[in-house]
Amino acid sequence: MRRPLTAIALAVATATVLTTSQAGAAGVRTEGEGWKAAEIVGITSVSPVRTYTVTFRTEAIRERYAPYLGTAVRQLAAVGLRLRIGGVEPGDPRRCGPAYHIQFTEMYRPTGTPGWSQGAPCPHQPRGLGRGGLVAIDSEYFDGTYHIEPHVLANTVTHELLHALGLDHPNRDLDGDGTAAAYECVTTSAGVRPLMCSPNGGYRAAEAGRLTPFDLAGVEALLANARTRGIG
Ligand SMILES: [Ca+2]
Ligand SMILES: [Zn+2]
Repeated sequence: MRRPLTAIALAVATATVLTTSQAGAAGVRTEGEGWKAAEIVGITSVSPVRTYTVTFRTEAIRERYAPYLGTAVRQLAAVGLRLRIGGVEPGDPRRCGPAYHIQFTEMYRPTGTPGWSQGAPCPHQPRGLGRGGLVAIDSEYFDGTYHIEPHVLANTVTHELLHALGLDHPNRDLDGDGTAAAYECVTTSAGVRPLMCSPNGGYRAAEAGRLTPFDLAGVEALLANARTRGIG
């Protein structure tokens, strides 16, 4: 789930120009099997040397969401992305925070759609290098007005984190009907969709919240793009 933040969406009109120049950069990959970079908002890499820090708007939000992120942190470290869980940091959920911070907050229907959460990278960074972003989880999951299965919640929290890092939805028109529909994503032989599939994907039950091999390949590609372009 599911879309760029509103302010970020407004910037999409200018993204086309950036996309053209970035696609021309030798060796930069912006999509692959089950993953896609957030190229529409100008992000094609993540830093292989800087440390990204997840912060939370309040202590209650930290206590609620930090436990969901431990597995992702370990998986990301294993492929060379430095991400740490930080503390409480006040902020405006409509503006990007300090460099290399990913700010978590909770909002009522951040996209306007019941049950949808939102995550986005700070758009249009120099040379396409992601410098963190914003995540707003829908407060309806916790106020009793929107039922969300525990595994979907776990997957949603990680999904939004990966949006903020710079991954987009990898949905594709696999059946050739002209539309990349909801849930229309490649799957593993076991039937697992990418965590980044829209509106959600990933594992069920105990492995919920884990990145799938598709998502990890996407993060590795974003890291490789930074190295290819000599940026960090
Ligand atoms: Ca289709
Ligand atoms: Zn999404």
